[in-house]
Formats: sequence, C-alpha cells, structure tokens
Amino acid sequence: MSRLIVVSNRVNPPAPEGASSQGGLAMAISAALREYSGVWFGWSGNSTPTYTGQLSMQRVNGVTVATMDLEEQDIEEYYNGYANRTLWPLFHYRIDLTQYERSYGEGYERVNARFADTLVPLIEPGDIVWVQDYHLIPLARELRARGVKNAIGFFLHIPWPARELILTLPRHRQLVESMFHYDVLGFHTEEWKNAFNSYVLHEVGGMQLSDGRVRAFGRMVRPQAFPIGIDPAAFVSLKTSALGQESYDRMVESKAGRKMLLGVDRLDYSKGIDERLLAYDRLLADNPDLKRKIFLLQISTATRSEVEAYQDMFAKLDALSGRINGAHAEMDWIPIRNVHRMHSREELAGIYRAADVALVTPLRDGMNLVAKEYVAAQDEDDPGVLVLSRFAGAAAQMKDALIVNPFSQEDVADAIKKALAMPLEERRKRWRALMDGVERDDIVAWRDKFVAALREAHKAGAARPRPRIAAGGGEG
Ligand code: ADQ
Repeated sequence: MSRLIVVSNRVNPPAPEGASSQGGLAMAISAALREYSGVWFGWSGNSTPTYTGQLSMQRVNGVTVATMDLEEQDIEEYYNGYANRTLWPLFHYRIDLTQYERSYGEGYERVNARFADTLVPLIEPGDIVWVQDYHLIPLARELRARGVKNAIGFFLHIPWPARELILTLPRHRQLVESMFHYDVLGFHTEEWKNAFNSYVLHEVGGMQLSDGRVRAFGRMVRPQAFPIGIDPAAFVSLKTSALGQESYDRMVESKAGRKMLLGVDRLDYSKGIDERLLAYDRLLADNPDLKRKIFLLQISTATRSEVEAYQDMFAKLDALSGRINGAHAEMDWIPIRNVHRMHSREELAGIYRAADVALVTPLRDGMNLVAKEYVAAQDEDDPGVLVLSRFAGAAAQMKDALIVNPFSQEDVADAIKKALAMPLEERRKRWRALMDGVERDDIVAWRDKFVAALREAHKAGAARPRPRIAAGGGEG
C-alpha cells in the first residue's frame, strides 16, 4: 500500500491513543497516520534568524515526523500575516479585520515554496500527499513545478467564503488557480464547496462536469464535501477514565443542584463568545426566575497572541462577564464562571458530561468539533442538550440540535430556555439521533473517504489526457 504524506503548518507528534494533550485536528491526523504508514511534515514551531532548509526527522509512535524551522520574517509574514491576518478573518466573513499587506502575500508564497523544496526529496513514487488547511493552499502548484506527479489532495478546515468576499482579496484569481494543481479539494460541507464552485463558475468562466468535477485554468479538480468527525469511542472512554470521572464528580458537586450551561472555545472572534454572553445576559434579564437555578461555565483558551485582533480579547471578555456578573449576581450565586486554562482531554470529557446544555454558537466555523465531543460525552440515560449555531459547518449534519442564529440574542435566549425545559424523552430522542451521526461520520470515515477519493481521482486523471488551455484563460 502506498504511503500517506500529511503536510500541515504545525506538526504535533502523534501520541498514543486517547492521549490527553491532543486537540481535534491533531487527533484526526494522528489517526490517519496510524492507519497508513506515513510521514507527517510541517513547520517545527521554531524560528531561526535565517532560513536553513534543514529537515529534522523523528520516529514517534510508528509515524515518521519531519519538520523544518522557519525564519522570523517567514513567521511574521506567512503565519501571523497572510494566514492569520488575511485568510482567517476573510474566510470567516470578517473583512473588517482582514489586512491586505503585499508583504504578507509574498511571505506566504515564499514559505509555500520552501515547504515544497524541503518536502520533494521525501516523496517517493506511489506516495499520496494530503495537504491540510489554509496556510498551504498553493503548495500543490509548488510541488508540481518541482516535478511531483503523485496524487495530491487538499483539505480546508475553515469555511470557504461567499464569492463576493473572496473578490476583496488581492490576487484571488492566482490563489484559486493554484488549487487546480490538486487532484481533490475537500471541504467540510456542501455549502463551502458550493461557494468555491460559485467562484470558479462565475468569476473565471469555469465549468462543472456532471460527475462533480470542475474545470478551469486548463485543469480539472474534484471539489467534494468530507465532514470531519471525532473518535467517539475514545471520548466515551475518556469520560469514564479516572481523571474524567474525577472532573465529572467535581463539576456535579459544584453545580449544587443547578443546571450548567457550557461554552468551550479557543478565544477567537469567529466563535461568537461575546454574543453568547450577551444572549445569556438577556435571558437572565427577561427571566429573573432562572437566577440561582442556572450558571454558565465559559472556558476560553488563548491563541495567536502575536496577532493584534486577539490581543485585547481576554480583557474584553473579562470586562463583559464582569459586567454581567455584577448586574445579576447574588451573595451566593455567580451567573458566569469565566475560565481561561487548557484542560486535558479527560477533564474536558468530564466537564462536557456534567453540562446540561452546551452553547456552541460560532458566528462562522468550518465544522466545530466541540459540538461533536459534547454529544459523545453525554450519558445515554440523561443526556444534555446541544444549542448549535446555524453558521457552524456542524449544523449541516447535526439537525437534532437546537439550531440558532447566534447574531440574535433573543433566538439564543429562547433556545436556552427550551433546552432547560426539555423533557427527558425528547432529550434522549435528539441525543440518539445526534450520536448516530457522530458515530457514522467519525474521524475514520473522514480519513478513509478522503484517501479513497484521492486515489480514485488520481487513477482517473492518470488514465486521461489532461486538456491544457492557455495560461490565465478561463473556459466557458
Ligand atoms: P478550531 O477552530 O480550533 O478548529 P474546533 O473544531 O472547535 O475549532 O476544535 C477545537 C478543539 O480544541 C476541540 O477538539 C476542543 O476540545 C479543543 N479545546 C478547546 N478549548 C479547549 C480547552 N480549554 N482545553 C482543552 N481542549 C480545548 C478548526 C476549524 C473548525 C474545525 C476544526 C477541524 O476552525 O471549524 O472543526 O479545525 O477541522
């Protein structure tokens, strides 16, 4: 069987099954690499004053991990710059936060070329290459330019934005053209895939074939939805592990008979944390009878502290939760517990299990794994209720959640009320349907479907002469 080479911006060496430190995406990639013998290649997270191109190889739990350092200017322009100040806000519909600096685009191109230079010697005939996420969109073009003929697929973990938004990006056409050097383009949902297709069909005169492939720039690619999942069985064992049980017991004790609402997020403007708190404020103001009967545990962890848009977020969140607490608190009750620390996977599973309602209300999110983890951690006999934003990719699959518009405080407040009052029988019915989906569309299904589509597309492509059309020209 051919090897799988996974390329991502950062490499988190795979840990043994159920390890406590890995987040959703790292677990997903580790799972893929455990199944196929493979190499995981990416940036080490370290910087050097000047770029060396040196590759460091390690063998960790059956997976070969290959990393390289970047120079400081690369990190500023490629990672903090184009990836997190340009693409991330733009793809999450925040053009007000998007920075369009020419140097960021140049750094992005330079680092993608450096990734390709370092990666090429690792690729053997027959290997399949799977590139992850928005940091590395042009990588296939760079690999092809260096003669790589292997199957190359790309998976976007964040939304693909509406056509009108992508047009605000300088050189948007070049970015999209570079995607036509892949064999398969993966998105979480049909919605993100259709947004990509809409750009191709309407902006560059591309065409869609009856089998779903799209053609433009003289090339053909297969865009397809592959909804990412979690490892639900691992989550079930995490929640009943010693640490999972201990954190559950601690939470139950500290609830003191109250109902607990829960938010768990990286502190990011896309997650809608402020809007969630304001909806909760509204709920308490409109329903004073709920005071002392409920509380909200909001766990938010730091991320991307080099980027200005993130720097005052803790201060703002603390000020907002402080104001809401000041307005509603009583001598023996605080409405919001505002926690900033990371938790182990086991602790998190215990916390999810103890929560009566999960508030997953991003303003825009590629998928959102917290929603799936919450469902997997529930007790079958007495499950909690998931309140889920319509703008999370997960909403396309998790229709038995209470789906809300996170921009409407009233809508979210109404859903929380409904969740708190929901009879056990309805909770069980909704949870069963959600859990069936989490089990069916799990991380293994995601991985296997993507790898199979990549193999298939490459086989079909190799057997077919590829039409070449004048560079830069669209097709009608
Ligand atoms: P993220 O934006 O990071 O991922 P999400 O999918 O919710 O969002 O994953 C977050 C992960 O971090 C979860 O596994 C969660 O358990 C973990 N986590 C969050 N807070 C934590 C804490 N305090 N302690 C411990 N763990 C914590 C991006 C996209 C998403 C997409 C994923 C995967 O933005 O839309 O679902 O990639 O494709």
